[in-house]
Amino acid sequence: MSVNVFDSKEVQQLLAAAVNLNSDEGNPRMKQVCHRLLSDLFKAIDELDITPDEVWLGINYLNKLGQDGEAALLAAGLGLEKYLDIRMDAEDKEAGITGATPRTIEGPLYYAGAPVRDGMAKLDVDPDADAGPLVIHGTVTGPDGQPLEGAVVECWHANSKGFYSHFDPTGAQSDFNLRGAVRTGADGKYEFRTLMPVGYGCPPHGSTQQLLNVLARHGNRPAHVHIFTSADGHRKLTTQFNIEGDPLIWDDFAYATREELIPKVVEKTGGAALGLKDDAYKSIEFNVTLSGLVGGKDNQLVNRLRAAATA
Ligand code: MBD
Ligand code: FE
Repeated sequence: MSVNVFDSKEVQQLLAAAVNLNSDEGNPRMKQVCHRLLSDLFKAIDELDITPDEVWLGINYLNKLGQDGEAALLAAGLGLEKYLDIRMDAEDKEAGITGATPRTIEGPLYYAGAPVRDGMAKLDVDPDADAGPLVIHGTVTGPDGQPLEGAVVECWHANSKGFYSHFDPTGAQSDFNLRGAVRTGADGKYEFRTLMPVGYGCPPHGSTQQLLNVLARHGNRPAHVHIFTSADGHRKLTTQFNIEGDPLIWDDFAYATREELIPKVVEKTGGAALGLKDDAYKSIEFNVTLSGLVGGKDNQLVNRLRAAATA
């Protein structure tokens, strides 16, 4: 069957009717976007001769994806979240904004409401026999290179099983385990005392991995640490760094790796005096440079549904 009906009057009228295009009511932006996306889908069905069986396979996949709560995970895995970063990077380039720490994707596993500490926070609440101590530290500076006082650095990462608290399928972790926030003092410095993470893997029986399997792709990330940094008068930065040496660094299923986001891991001793679980520990310096507001605004602040503790 190779028919082409997309350009017919009947189909074009159907598309217009489906989004109520010829009415002044409804949300114009949503109508515009729905019309375009639906049109692109219809066109693809026509041009690729996508069969009814294939369409229903896709529809049922969407139901399963929602049931699994994995739509945001799939967005990361299909490069959609990376694509949004590429677009924001291009916007910044066009606006001549340079010099800040590069952004990289947030991912779906942030959990709002971690307590904010001054200067230093200990993130590990639960013991983890397979994870060694890690200190993450750095200085937050503005575009002029001066340290920023009162900046808030938020950090979240996985445990030695690659699981995040609140999203741990084994239910083993306390609510804010391996999550925390620090407010900088006049020196702009922050420090997190925590445990070394291991890379995340998609739930093996979830719909994201199901699709990745069909594409002959894996669903794993290298070990990484997420960082949000905000400060008055600056744009909020969403970034991560990878743990140097992880074999998946350049094979991240979510495409978050960037050359500038692979800090050195330094072996240190003296952990006992810091209250770490071993005297030998690893230390990572990750400095953050924020960009200034644009026209007095954070023009790239991303609003998305984020998990939060319910009071
Ligand atoms: C993660 O930990 C993550 O950071 C992303 C982007 C996707 C899935 C799990
Ligand atoms: Fe992550």
